[in-house]
Amino acid sequence: MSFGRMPIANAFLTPCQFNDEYFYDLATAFCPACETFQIIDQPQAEQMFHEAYAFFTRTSRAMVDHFGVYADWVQQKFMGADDPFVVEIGCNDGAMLENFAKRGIRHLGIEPSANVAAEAARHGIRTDVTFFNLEVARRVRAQDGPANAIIAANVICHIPDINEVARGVAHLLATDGVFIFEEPYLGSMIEKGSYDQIYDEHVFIFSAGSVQNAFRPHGLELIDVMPQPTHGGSMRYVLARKGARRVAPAVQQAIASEAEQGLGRADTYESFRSRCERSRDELVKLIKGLRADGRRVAGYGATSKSTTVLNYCHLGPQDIEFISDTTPAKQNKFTPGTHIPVMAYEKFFGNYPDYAVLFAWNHEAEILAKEKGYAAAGGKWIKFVPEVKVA
Ligand code: DWN
Repeated sequence: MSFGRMPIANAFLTPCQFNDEYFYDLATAFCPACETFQIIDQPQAEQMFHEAYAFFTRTSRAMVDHFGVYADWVQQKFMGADDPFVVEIGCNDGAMLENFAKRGIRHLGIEPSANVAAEAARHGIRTDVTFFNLEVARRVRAQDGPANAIIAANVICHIPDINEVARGVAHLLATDGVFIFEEPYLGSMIEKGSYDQIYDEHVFIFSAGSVQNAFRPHGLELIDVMPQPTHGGSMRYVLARKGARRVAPAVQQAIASEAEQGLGRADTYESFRSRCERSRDELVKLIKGLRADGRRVAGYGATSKSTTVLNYCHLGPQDIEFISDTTPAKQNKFTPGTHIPVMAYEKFFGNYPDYAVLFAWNHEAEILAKEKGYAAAGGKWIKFVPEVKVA
């Protein structure tokens, strides 16, 4: 399935960069042998993760809280060793590791984007600005010893060479250590039709089956899975060295439920494709219709996901006047490919549009709780996951 010509999802730009934008074909494939769902053409990692990476984890209060709970659970369950050591792959601005650091736990954040790593360092996190691979794992182990827990959130699916990740983890992990990561879940994406999870950074959309198949050849066993409500439906995967820990019944249950959902069948993806096309056509019709009636339409949250939606739907500034976002690194710039202005939140608050497209739909509870005034003033939300509707 192709979503067409696509720019780098987080490459918010200034007008003088409009003519130099990089595009690639955003297309996906599914392998029935290893059950991996992935994008085919993959822009170079350095084009996405660098000193001006635009996404900061701390922009969502709910996510910061979620990572506090995640970190507490890791500590209570897996950090019983004397002087334990935790490594986070892709620590971003340190919202997760901060929970370990403030308790004096030995930690290291491996983060390739220098600007977000600097923010983590500002919060007292020890960081190494680099991409994770076997060589880095060797260096860390030689320096700090084996890791009792290697953790990640919304990161492992960003790394194209999954075998290199597995090699690095297998090298760095203590004998009874655990590798825990969570990501948007393939089953949720298929169920909700949330095609906007597909963009350059998300090389894979994992399932329990595909994670099991990817890590097994490296001696790592999937020992538990836990559904998470974040990002519209995520899955937390827990892995350990083969035979080192008991495998929870949830693993087989997830594999069985994935088979029941048809995640291994081609026709599931044919239906998904039709659903994406229908969603696109309905969203375009709705927004163009409102604009033809003279209504003002803006966007809420200049997400990575919105780059897929806007470019796939060919929606531009004539359709969406501006997108409000709280991230300073995105403000006063323009959306990748479609060149819609991204404005500070004050622009939304001070000048409510008639309709606002909820691009950050995964933060709906947090956003709607603080935007009661918008609805009270007659503003309407446009949602597109799981169905296009006005609310
Ligand atoms: O995996 C990834 C996830 C975790 O984060 C990365 N590949 C990049 C990023 O994806 P995203 O940009 O789709 O994530 P979010 O969390 O849906 O982005 C929300 C955006 O909305 C941010 O730019 C902040 C903004 N926002 C806002 O303006 N007001 C968010 C909230 C909660 C708000 O109230």
